Amino acid sequence: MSPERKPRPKPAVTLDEIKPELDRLSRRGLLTRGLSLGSLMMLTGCDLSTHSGVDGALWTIMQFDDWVQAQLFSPLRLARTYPPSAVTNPYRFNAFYEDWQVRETPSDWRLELSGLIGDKRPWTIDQLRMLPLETQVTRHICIEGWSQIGQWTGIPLHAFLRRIGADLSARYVAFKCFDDYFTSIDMPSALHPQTILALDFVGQPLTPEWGAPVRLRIPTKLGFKSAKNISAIVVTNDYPGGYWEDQGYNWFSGS
Ligand SMILES: Nc1nc2c(c(=O)[nH]1)N[C@H]1C(S)=C(S)[C@@H](COP(=O)(O)O)O[C@H]1N2
Ligand SMILES: [Mo]
Repeated sequence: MSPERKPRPKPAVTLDEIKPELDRLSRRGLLTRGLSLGSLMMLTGCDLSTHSGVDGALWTIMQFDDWVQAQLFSPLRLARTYPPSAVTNPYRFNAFYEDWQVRETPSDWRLELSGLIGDKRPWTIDQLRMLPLETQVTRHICIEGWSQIGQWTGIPLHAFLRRIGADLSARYVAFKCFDDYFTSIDMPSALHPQTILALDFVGQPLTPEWGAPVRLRIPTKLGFKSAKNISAIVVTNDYPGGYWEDQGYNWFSGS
């Protein structure tokens, strides 16, 4: 698919609105590598809330390298939230396989921990549910060009990482799933306040197709980062890649 043939997406913010950010980046010498203001505006300002904008915008974003995206990602910038009434119904299923191939949670399921973590004892779902939970209503944006709003309740990942004594200076947090999916995120994104280990969808425990018993929910990134059916969390400095990332999807994939 050629990016040039895609319609140019309509910016959701004006250049004036992101000018302070651009000034800050250029002061720090980060606006190098021949990036134009126009292309940066597309990166930061694409209106990803409409379906029409998504496709072209994503192809643009994928042309930027992870380093530039990591500079633009602010751990303090929050994804937009919505009222519970905005939740999309029916809510769409998506995976690298058909829905009839969805795996049930193994009866001996535990959340396994490995890598740069102080306390690697595995967690049962009941133990996870004892931790303080937060609810978010946010938009899930798939790289295929569709999006939907969901309501998830779960444990903020930053709180969980602290609780298990993870090395917060490590570079990556990786997620292994029992459907053989896997993905990984950078530590600043893992510590973002809206990045949660979700247990419930619209007040009910997750069902297998939507990620039971625990899924990642990270509204500041594209949908393929929100790992469902998690079986293990790994904290590491070795680049872990991911199922789609290893096939060429941009690794950072901020949205
Ligand atoms: N374990 C697992 N997680 C996954 C996937 C998958 O195939 N397996 N697909 C990803 C993609 S591409 C998307 S868009 C979302 C879909 O989430 P949903 O079924 O809740 O809409 O899950 C993501 N997480
Ligand atoms: Mo996706």
